[in-house]
Amino acid sequence: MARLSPDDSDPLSIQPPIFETFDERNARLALERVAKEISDGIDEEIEKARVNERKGPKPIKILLLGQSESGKSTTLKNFQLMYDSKSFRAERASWRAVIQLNVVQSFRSILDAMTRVENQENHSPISPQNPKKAPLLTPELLSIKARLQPLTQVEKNLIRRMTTAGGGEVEATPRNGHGVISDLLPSKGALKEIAINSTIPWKHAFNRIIKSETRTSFDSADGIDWDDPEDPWATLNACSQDMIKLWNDTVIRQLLAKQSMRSEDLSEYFLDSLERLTAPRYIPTDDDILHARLKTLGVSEHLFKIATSGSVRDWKVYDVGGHRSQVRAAWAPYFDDMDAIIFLAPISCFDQVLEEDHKVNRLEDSFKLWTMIVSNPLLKNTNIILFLNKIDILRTKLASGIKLKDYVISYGDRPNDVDNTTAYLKRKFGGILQEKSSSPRVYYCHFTTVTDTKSTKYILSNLKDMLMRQNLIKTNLIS
Ligand SMILES: Nc1nc2c(ncn2[C@@H]2O[C@H](COP(=O)(O)OP(=O)(O)OP(=O)(O)O)[C@@H](O)[C@H]2O)c(=O)[nH]1
Ligand SMILES: [Mg+2]
Repeated sequence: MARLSPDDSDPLSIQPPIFETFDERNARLALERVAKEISDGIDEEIEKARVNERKGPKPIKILLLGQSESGKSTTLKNFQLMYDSKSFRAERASWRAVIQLNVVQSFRSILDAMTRVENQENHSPISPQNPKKAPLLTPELLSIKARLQPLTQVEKNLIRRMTTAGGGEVEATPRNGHGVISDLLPSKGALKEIAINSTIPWKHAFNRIIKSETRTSFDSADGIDWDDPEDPWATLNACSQDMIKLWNDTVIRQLLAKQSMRSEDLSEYFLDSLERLTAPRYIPTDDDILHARLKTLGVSEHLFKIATSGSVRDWKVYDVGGHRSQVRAAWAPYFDDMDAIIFLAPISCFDQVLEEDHKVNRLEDSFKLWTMIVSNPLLKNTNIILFLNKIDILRTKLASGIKLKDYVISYGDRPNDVDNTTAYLKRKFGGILQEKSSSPRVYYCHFTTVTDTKSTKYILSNLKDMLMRQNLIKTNLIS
């Protein structure tokens, strides 16, 4: 019979007797094996608990969804500004090249629009009933156009530099514009849009075109090589006055409106700030970075450490590429285990079509995506928060006389103002949620302009409090 040693402090330790039979020996060994398994199991549990304690509680996870150019990456930038401003500002130097490209590409669109008018005028037949009219573009506008030709080279150089520096992570993808339904679609030719593969932190890709090795602080222009002969600032600066004149010319504005070129296609925010953007030592501001356009490819994960009531929690925010070629099957693996989805629907684009399919209205596409998300059974326990975004653009659009009822027939004769149109669209999205939701849900809906940090900060911080509270209830820390 096995005996426990009275001296041994380990109760599971078994001392062999001096004499034992074969059966006794087997029984003792079996008992020792069981005792060891139990002891190992306990050690493993203790180690697991230790690791978990070190890791802290599970991170809170948020997924940003919506069609391309709905404002997902801009919402992520707001998260960065609020909870990781150091890394947001560390990217300042890299955003400079993106903004320069946004500017020259807007001018490419304007110059293309002028060329189309010239071609039309040169080719329209002249007859006694249709006499030759004075050309729309004055000699002065034409000579400005000629002087702005170097911008084409700047565009090419910037794309080449970014794609080379990005080492395969940065791509130049074709851009077709959003056009306008049943209207003359601007033929933008080979306009390319820079896209970043989100599996890497993008600033690392661009670090190779900035002086990262000489960077000393993260909240300044350090990293911008002011003596870099390849930096296009000199050409931009030389073209500055012509660019300003062209953008502010009434004939050009009419021409752009006639060709249905919208502020979204033209980075209007940057065109209104040309004097500042083309200055010799231009450094992007926070607002500039929020307005810069860089298309996302794939899915990227961003970690934030957020402090609330004395403790620090990990938050993971996932940003996805919304372009149809990227999505939407790629989103599904991320549905599992999300605490919340922020769904962005840019309601200003009710008069636009998808860049990737000119037969599909962008608002209609948002309704479809929203239906797909709220009805997905994998998401039945996930909070879904709707951002009806780009309210600033909606306001300008409605004020310019563009009517919602021309694109959303059911809107009927309701007043074409911001209050009524937003309330109507909020009801439409809410109706879909009520009808199609995979589980009973609270309808969280916000009118947003995510390029406005102040209002977005308020919304995101309320959202953070709500999720934190829910998470505590879930983990039974409070009831
Ligand atoms: N005026 C205005 N511009 C906005 C707003 N939200 C986003 N934008 C701009 O719209 C452009 C596209 O925004 P992104 O955040 O890159 O869009 P996205 O959803 O990440 O697009 P993909 O990466 O292609 O899926 C950027 O230039 C933004 O600055 C808004 O509320 N108002
Ligand atoms: Mg994006």
